[in-house]
Amino acid sequence: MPYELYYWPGIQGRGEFVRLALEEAGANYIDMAREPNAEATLLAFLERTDLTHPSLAPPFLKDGHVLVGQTAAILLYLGDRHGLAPKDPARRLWVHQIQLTIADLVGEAHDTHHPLGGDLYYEEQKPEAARRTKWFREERIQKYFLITPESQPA
Ligand SMILES: N[C@@H](CCC(=O)N[C@@H](CS)C(=O)NCC(=O)O)C(=O)O
Repeated sequence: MPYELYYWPGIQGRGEFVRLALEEAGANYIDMAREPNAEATLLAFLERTDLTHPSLAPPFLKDGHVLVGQTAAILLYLGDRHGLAPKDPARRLWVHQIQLTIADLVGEAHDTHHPLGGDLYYEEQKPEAARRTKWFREERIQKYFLITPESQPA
């Protein structure tokens, strides 16, 4: 049975992390964002109240009866199933840690455009966005590039 990947149609967004893993694994999947009525299907899924493991937001992946949300958790699941991550638990955890750090970076990059909140358009918070972006660009983002690789001694 193919996986079903649910994400917003028309944008790459966080869905792209999952697509990359699925493609790398050569997995059989349906990209639901490319199916007819994709947005309505996604919204209907998000509104379901009968799910044992509901998701806060897309992307989420359906594998038969298994439903996984949160990009990093989906990648953890796919990494295990398709041998994309190391077998050694410490190294597998390191890969997961990197992905969680990337998730933080994605969230912070998003917030540069929506510093006052996601309920406001970027156009409604341009001065604050410029201020936040200056700090993000000049100080914050550097910290992400200082993460030391696994091969270096702790
Ligand atoms: N922590 C979640 C964030 C998911 C997320 O924010 N998804 C966005 C699209 S990329 C969304 O649709 N958000 C709607 C919402 O948070 O209500 C992840 O990494 O998957």
